[in-house]
Amino acid sequence: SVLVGELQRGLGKGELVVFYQPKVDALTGALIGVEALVRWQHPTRGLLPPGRFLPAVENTPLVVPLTAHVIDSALAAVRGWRDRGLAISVAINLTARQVASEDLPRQIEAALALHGLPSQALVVEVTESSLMANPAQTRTVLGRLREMGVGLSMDDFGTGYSSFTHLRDLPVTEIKIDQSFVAGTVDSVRSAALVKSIIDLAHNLGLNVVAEGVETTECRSVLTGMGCTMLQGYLLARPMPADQLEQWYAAQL
Ligand code: G
Ligand code: G
Ligand code: NA
Repeated sequence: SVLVGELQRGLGKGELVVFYQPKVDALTGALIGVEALVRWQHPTRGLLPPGRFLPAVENTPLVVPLTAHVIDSALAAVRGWRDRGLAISVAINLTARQVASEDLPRQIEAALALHGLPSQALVVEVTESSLMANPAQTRTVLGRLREMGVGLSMDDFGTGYSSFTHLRDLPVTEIKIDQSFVAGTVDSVRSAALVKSIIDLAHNLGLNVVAEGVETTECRSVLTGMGCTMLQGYLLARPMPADQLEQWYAAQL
């Protein structure tokens, strides 16, 4: 398609940029890690969010160099932050096709080595729906990544199919509570009960639990009171370019 050709050109010209959104400790506010979120700095159409171009490429071969670019950018950023004393991790998002790629663990291992980073510096976020396409192969790939020491986060938890089956069968280290549940915690007793149950479930399994889409102080205090370990959302910080993170961090102290 036109879009794929244009994206290929943009990738070559360095127009695909990665923004980073903080994940903070719910109790102390400490910065624990960031999530890498790709954007396209388009020459005429402005900054495009991933929803505007990822769907068109995720089932084309172009997704391979695009992912490699996101991984390389994210690891280079974390390398820089760590060199300057910020001991944080970075999470990358992967599409269904990517998590079923047998080559992914080797690719990630090489990228970590290139940047001189321990595998603990990286978290892979996968959505429940991305696990449906090729379950057996996906299990193998994610198992291998986990053996290497890479963190494994279940994104948009509760919105897909077989959430419990995934928790049983995959070596998950973190659950991310979907924004749609989080937004309701303040004024819906049902949403609050669901969120509390997800938090308890995570604790019972010894997993980190991140609430995404935290936009208000009320929401933050409800989640913290429920024992949520990590928060992410516009209340804490919007996704930002790598070079703004340290400034944001300094302003929190
Ligand atoms: O960046 P934004 O906040 O608009 O993200 C929208 C969606 O795009 C999110 O669900 C996120 O998981 C996804 N996304 C962002 N960056 C990447 C990426 O580099 N790879 C993949 N596969 N998905 C991404
Ligand atoms: O599905 P995933 O968790 O990867 O989605 C991240 C998406 O959510 C990105 O589009 C990001 O910009 C967006 N996002 C992050 N924090 C907030 C928030 O507090 N409110 C809203 N509405 N969107 C958010
Ligand atoms: Na995500």
